[in-house]
Amino acid sequence: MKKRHLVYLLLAGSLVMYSCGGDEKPKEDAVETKIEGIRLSDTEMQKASEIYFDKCAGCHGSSRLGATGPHLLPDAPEGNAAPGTKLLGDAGLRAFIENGTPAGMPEWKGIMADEEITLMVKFLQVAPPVVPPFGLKEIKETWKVIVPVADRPTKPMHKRNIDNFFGVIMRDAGKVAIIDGDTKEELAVLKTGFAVHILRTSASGRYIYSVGRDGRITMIDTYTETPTIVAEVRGAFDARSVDVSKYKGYEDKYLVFGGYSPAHIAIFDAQTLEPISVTPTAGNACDGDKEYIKEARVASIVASHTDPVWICNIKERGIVSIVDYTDPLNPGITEIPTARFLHDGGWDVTKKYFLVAANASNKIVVIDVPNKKLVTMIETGIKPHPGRGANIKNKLGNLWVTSHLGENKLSFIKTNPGVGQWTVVKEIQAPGNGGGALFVKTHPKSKHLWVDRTLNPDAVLNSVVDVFDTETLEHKKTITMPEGVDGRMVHMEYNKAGDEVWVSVFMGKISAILIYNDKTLELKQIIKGDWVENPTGKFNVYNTTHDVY
Ligand code: DHE
Repeated sequence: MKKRHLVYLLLAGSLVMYSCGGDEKPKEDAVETKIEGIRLSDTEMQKASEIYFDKCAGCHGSSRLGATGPHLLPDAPEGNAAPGTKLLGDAGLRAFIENGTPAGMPEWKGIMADEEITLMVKFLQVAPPVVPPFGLKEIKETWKVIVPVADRPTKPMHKRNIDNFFGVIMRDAGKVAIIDGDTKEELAVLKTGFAVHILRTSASGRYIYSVGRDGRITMIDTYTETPTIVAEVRGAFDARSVDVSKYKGYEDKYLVFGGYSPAHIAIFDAQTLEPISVTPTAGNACDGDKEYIKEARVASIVASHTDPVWICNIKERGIVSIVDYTDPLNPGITEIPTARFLHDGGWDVTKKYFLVAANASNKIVVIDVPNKKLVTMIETGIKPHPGRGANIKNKLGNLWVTSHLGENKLSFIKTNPGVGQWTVVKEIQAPGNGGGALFVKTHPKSKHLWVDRTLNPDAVLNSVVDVFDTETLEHKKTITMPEGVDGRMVHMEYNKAGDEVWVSVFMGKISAILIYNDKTLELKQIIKGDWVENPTGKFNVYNTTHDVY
């Protein structure tokens, strides 16, 4: 029998098995993967790949080469301090998966079923599946215009206030709900693909784009009577970020997409999602020519308001790429070496400086976007995780805030010129021990700063959010989970007026969206029902379009 390699990939939301290098079609359960006594049937391999993509690839890399988390290869790559998974063996791997680590890996016991953990223990000791090419040609084959531009309305077909619409991700259902923020009515629940990660809005606010862990981009039109999907395309097998061109004259013209696997930057027509160009992101790491990184995933992306550029953060390389989209076929890319591993970030209040977490270096990197240069790198704490951060103003100056995954700390970086600019001028803690915070949020009209503790291992702490006074930076209230819902609290988003905060409840038995009055900090409304399934990110159209945070 000829040797063949099995490749398992997420396609259109489901796992598909490829067979390369052989002449036989794979048959369900016909072949066993056997490495040093560990056997996985085709079905097991498929199931394990699915779990891996869903729960592990984000930190350990699509090809298990490691990123924020260590590599998960059977034998350690040369020079890599982390042991091979074969050396850890069944007991070692099980202990890590079940209990997590102080470095920030969550405990999966209770989230993954016992048989799933057993399967992952086996899967991690065999060689990872190979990722086949997925370039412009393959992307084009997935492109679908559902409603051509000529058939779309030229003005809204309803009298609702689109600026205050919320797009809400229903992660595990692979859906996005569009909710009218004024009336709290659910306007549409749209099938957008496997585990949508973030939403971004077009420069005009008309379109909402989603990107999922299956690399699928879905374009939603809010002008139609009820929000409708008008185009979709797959940019990679796995992805986390997307944004649009926002510079004057380029509004709603181009869309940029960051691939995790394959790792590339792809540019699309923002009206139709027709693919325009693909630029691989592999290259040398930020510390010179010491290491060539093939799986250089694209983490956060943000569109500049002052220049025709996107900022794309190349995670494993620690490179901030400033992508000029005036010639989208041949985008001009300025690479700025910074620190590893770049993850999430947002604008300072002037929208001239972009601040991004280099989470493996415990730093926040500051980029001067109009001048395309590194300003500084600021040590803040263990694994900064700001989301897009939060901009507040008080007697200390204009401050941009980050929370931390690895410790209980909120760091306030002064962003305005003068003594202390680009330094941490204040650090505070939330009640209770440990980190696990994922997001902070405020609004220019609010006097409050909100922070979650979603990944804290303590069930009490991961089900609350804390609110601080932006003037005094004193803790004001711990908001606990109301009765009738169950899970962890995650991600806050303000309405357009800045007087309401929406929080998701996910990873529990009863999902919900909680709406709080930002002045009184009292619960106003709970949105729940069959259609509310593990909600994660919520994106207000106005705030997302204008980067209000
Ligand atoms: Fe996220 C933002 C990647 C886990 C919810 N997440 C981001 C961004 C990146 C990223 C690169 C920044 C996008 C941008 O601004 O352009 N996230 C990853 C991972 O690689 C990781 C660690 C593991 C994974 O496999 O995905 C991961 N993220 C999570 C979660 O577990 C969360 C809580 C729920 C989920 O979706 O599984 C989660 N991430 C979010 C949300 C945002 C986000 C809601 C957008 C925040 C915002 O306000 O912009």
